[in-house]
Amino acid sequence: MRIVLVQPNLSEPQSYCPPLGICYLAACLRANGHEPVIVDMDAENLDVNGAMAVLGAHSPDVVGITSTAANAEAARAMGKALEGRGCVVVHGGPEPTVAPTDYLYANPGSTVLRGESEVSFATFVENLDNGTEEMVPGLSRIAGSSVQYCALPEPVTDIDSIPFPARDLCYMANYKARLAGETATGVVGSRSCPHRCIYCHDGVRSAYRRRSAASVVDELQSIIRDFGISSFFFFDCTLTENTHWVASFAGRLSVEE
Ligand code: B12
Ligand code: SF4
Repeated sequence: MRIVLVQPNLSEPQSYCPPLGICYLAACLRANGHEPVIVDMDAENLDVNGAMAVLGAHSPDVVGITSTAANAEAARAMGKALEGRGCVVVHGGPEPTVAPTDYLYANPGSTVLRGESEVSFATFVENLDNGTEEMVPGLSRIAGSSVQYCALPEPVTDIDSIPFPARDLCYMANYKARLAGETATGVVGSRSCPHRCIYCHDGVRSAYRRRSAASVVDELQSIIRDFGISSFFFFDCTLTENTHWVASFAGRLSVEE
């Protein structure tokens, strides 16, 4: 299957760090033998026409589009542009997770996969490959005059088992994050949040899970080795809340230095 994952452009370009959500999906697809491509419209400064030209060169069977509230309109515009092009369009990410029908009504032929989708997206692609249209966890789609919903996927409990995000599929030189003048990049050491603030996406999305300190340090080392970047932002909701984890991470860092 030819799979392209797209980060739509933002009204104000950011090109801050690679889109880690789709980098994680790409890493899992790769582990299953696929060769996905990432198109970051924000970082590559592409409008819909520009992105369609890039996508055309890959003739994708499946296009996965990530979005937050900030680029929801642009995601739906990409979905519209892809209508009738012979590919399956899948919306996912924080905003489609909470507002799937906004996407399904705008792009009626598309599918929404809600929640953390490393496993469900890989299964969805596998089903397509096998010619079946089975529901997978988190899937929403229009069927006749109604919307079908499948319950959210069970979160992966051992998140150390998820491969490191496929940053190598992004043009790393395009990203502008800096720390004290040094090129920096983002890393995620945990999923969700132990608190449950009802207004917050992270408070309601899934169980709180942490990676081991060893896995996080391994990822930092791989980024230093592969991209020469040695300054990091942690994108966790509550990185320092668990003091035991922080002590174990600091200990591991000092051993590896
Ligand atoms: C880091 C971060 C940023 C960074 C972006 C870094 C970058 N990559 O360029 C900065 C500071 C720039 C930023 C900006 C903004 N952010 Co922000 N950010 C985050 C944060 C803390 C981490 C994102 C991340 O990497 N998560 C880890 C990955 C693995 O999770 P994920 O992206 O959700 O991806 C998983 C699923 O969503 C799904 N998935 C994702 N994409 C796709 C695509 C397909 C096809 C499928 C099937 C599935 C799928 O599978 C992925 C793997 O499990 C999250 C909160 C959080 N903890 O997630 C908020 C969060 C994403 N941000 C949020 C917001 C609101 C914004 C802004 C709009 C703020 C503003 N007012 O300007 C902007 C918009 C930026 C944008 N690109 O759209 C909200 C989004 C809520 C919503 N309903 O859309 C969040 C959830 C925070 C919150 N709790 O409210 N952000
Ligand atoms: S990330 Fe912040 S606002 Fe969201 S649930 Fe956690 S503590 Fe509450």
